[in-house]
Amino acid sequence: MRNTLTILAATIALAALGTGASAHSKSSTFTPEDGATVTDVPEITMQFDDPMRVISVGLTRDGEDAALERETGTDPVTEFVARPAGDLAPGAYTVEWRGMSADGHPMQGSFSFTLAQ
Ligand SMILES: [Cu+2]
Repeated sequence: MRNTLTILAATIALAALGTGASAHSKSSTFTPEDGATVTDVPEITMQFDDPMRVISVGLTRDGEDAALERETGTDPVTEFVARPAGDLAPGAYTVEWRGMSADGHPMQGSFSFTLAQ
């Protein structure tokens, strides 16, 4: 499974200058899994190896916005939970998020899954 956790490009230059000594979250696990085909999406979870303050998260279906309700607030967490608002239609979904890592680095990532009939 490819790791879609990435650090924003603008901060890479800072890290190269040696200012990014402390660690930020380097791995994440998603539910549904990236690339999975599922028949039900009761919730969307993101697990991080270091606490992440998830600032924004969005769900799209075939490029159109789909409503998502956050269960987790904006405190730093190692597990973030959100739920689809209402029933989801079958289709190709993408979750995109932005957050702030424990070391202050802005992070972003995305993952995709297919909801089958
Ligand atoms: Cu960092």
